[in-house]
Amino acid sequence: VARTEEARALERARDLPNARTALDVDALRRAFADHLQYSQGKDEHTATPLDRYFAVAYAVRDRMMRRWIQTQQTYYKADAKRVYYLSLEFLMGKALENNLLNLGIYDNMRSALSDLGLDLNALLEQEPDAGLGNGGLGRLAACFLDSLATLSIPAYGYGIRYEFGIFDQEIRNGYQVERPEEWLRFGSAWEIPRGDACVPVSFYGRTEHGVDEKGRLQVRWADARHVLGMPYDVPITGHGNQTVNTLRLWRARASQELDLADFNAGDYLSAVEEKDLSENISKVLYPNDLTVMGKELRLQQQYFFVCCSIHDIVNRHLKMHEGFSDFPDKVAIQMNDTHPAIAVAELMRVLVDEHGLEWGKAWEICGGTFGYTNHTLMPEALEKWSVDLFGRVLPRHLEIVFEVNRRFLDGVRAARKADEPALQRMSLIEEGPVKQVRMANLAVIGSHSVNGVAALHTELLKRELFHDFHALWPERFNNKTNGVTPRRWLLQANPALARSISEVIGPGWVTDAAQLRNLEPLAEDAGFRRLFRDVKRDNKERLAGIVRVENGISLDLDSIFDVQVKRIHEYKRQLLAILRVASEYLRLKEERGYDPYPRSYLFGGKAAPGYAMAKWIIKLVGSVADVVNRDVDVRGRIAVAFLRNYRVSLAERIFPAAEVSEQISTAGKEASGTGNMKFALNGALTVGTLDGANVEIREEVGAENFFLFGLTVEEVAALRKGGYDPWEWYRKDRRIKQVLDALSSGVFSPGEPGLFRPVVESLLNGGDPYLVLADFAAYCSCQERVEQAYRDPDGWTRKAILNVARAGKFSSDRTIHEYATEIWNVPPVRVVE
Ligand code: B1H
Ligand code: IMP
Repeated sequence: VARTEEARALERARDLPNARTALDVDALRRAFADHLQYSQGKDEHTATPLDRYFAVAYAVRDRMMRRWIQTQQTYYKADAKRVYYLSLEFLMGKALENNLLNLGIYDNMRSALSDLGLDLNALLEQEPDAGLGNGGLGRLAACFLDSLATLSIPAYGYGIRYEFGIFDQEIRNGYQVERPEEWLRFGSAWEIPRGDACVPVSFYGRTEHGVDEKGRLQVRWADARHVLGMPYDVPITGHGNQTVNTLRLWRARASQELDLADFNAGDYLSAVEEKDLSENISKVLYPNDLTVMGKELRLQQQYFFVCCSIHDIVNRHLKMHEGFSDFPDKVAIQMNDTHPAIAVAELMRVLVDEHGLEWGKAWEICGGTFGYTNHTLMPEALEKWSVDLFGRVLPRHLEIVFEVNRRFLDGVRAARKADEPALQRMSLIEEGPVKQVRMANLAVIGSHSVNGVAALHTELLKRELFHDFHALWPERFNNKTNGVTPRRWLLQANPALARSISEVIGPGWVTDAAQLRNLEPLAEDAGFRRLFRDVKRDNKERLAGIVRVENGISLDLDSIFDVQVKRIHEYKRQLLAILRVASEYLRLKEERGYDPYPRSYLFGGKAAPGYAMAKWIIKLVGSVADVVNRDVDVRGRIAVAFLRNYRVSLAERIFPAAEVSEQISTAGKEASGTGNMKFALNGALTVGTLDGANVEIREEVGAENFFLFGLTVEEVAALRKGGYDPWEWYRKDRRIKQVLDALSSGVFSPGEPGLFRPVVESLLNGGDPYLVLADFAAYCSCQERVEQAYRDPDGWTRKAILNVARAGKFSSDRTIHEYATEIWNVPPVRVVE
């Protein structure tokens, strides 16, 4: 009753004309002025651009709050089934512009500010990127949150509030230098700390097995060390609806009990030191895309955020439900790769040890609740923890893993569904000199759904990595081809193209990307083609401005903007691209009549700090750039630039300006790729292998609008089987020999002749594991086809428009709709004002 009265009184209090919810220009201007004064404590004399950014951000955040609360109440009232997306990474980028667009107040805010003589664009620049992820996997999670909110799905993201996200990449003398990215230095406008909702997390210690008063077996986790998880909530707006979902990020805080114990013992300083150690858990994102490090702190991070999240999920459920019998009907938990796979053991622990459920029942609930998405076949990314380490950090969970494994193996053996070698491969424990817990197997056994992220990837998963599991449970496996949000990657990043599209087909495509198909006829419209080209040129100019400032290079706006941006990895074959550029340069130098179409080659991406070869590739790109850009003989023909610190906000400038998209991984290695989709959506034509989602992009846009080259998965396998010898290619292909010899002799490293020996070595004597040399000739001739096509501007623009028109499948709205209907069984819940 008191609650209801309070609610009514609060309602009345808010019923006044409201300067914090109104969306008109005057209200926004007033909100900005108020926040500058009351939140930032600044006037026109003292306000910095950052203060003004915060004033705008708070004005926008105010306008999300009512909807946020309304959304959460709606979910409770509907007793809705919720989706929980567990991910160690959320690569969010900036939030302000996205929120302005989603709320439909971008134009009004711009007017409100321009009346004050302020430029919204300049203020948007002030916001730091939230870089809580490495690359594709983390950015996918961010696109998914956008789509979940836009599709009105009751969803929560759960992750870690890293104090330091992905490092800031500097280039010094051509070499990558990592610097900590202090994205929280001035605080974040978007997070709300919830100190009242902390969760205790245990580590280490030992288990005690006993019986309770009713004679039931009982397990206690004794002598554990404790840390607190403190939630920070970030509102996630949907586009064009009232939904505001929650991204809940956990921060590790020292537990008070522990401090107190030490304090009482009189050791104040160690108490504070201890606090420091506990808080290390959420200090920094591991920057190793695709390679696991097996570090204790990483396991702590994984368990920390999983424990907090499962606790939260279970609590929310029990608030409205008696017991767990309908848990899987009300809760779907999706594991973004194996990083949260410990959740399977944790939910078992909570159900069995804390809530007294019988093992079999608890296991059934787990299986009904969890889904697992696999993101890679690369062996170095397969997570395994030594039994020793695992058992030390999480003693109870190791027991649970053993028990799950015992029951699983016994069951399969009894049913004679697999032979002994298959059982060994499927076991949760890898035998050997160092016994290891296989997290992927735990994820598969504990889930009702296992999916890959592109059609080819899923086929390879079934055929190779999870062959035995697929034979056992074929119905468990399914594909969910990745997607990207068209709000950020077209509407926001490429406003001029978005406007042109909306003018001819209406704005419906923003939330229904399939409507982009209505653009197809416009490919034949000369007026639209001109418009499309003008937009591309403006976008090229804007990017060229960044390159001029950052790299001191003036790009020719008439040249082809040919772009490869992604994490630096050997399998992605940046080396293939830069070797061809180097080879082009050598050819220009030696062949007087050679007249290629002018091209600007743009590279960007971070190397894992410990990945030596990736760092050599960065240095090589920079060195080729130096030689090429300085040589007057080739001026106007080729330019090369390595763009430092590739990140979400820079990507938003790059995709709209690109004309050629390099997607040239060795077939079978790239699970999906999502950058490839962002390029196509912005009208760049793909030069690509039959790998990951390239296969489906080509199917959608049409083979004639895609530049295919290279060995297929089958040909790669056959070549390796026959014994691939890179030396053969070196000897028989003059261009390969020429470029590798030039590298070895120091043509691209004046003064340091041996500098790139390690690169040449890895290709020739290291076995060229990613078949760079085997695909080199095909890649070169493919690029000749690109050039020919570009010489026909109308033909090229037609292809580019068709790429945009046919990229609708690659909206993450489509992907999320498939997850919601085929894996989660979660219907939308519409929020009304
Ligand atoms: C992808 C990762 C990844 N797959 C381990 N796997 C990591 C693995 O820090 N770690 O330990 C970090 C990242 N990332 C990428 O996922 C794939 O390579 C892409 O092909 C795919 O598009 C993307 C999203 O599915
Ligand atoms: P939580 O994340 O589940 O703890 O809930 C967050 C929000 O949901 C709260 O701040 C409320 O706005 C709403 N909420 C929580 N409990 C109830 C309820 O019992 N009825 C309606 N709304 C609720």
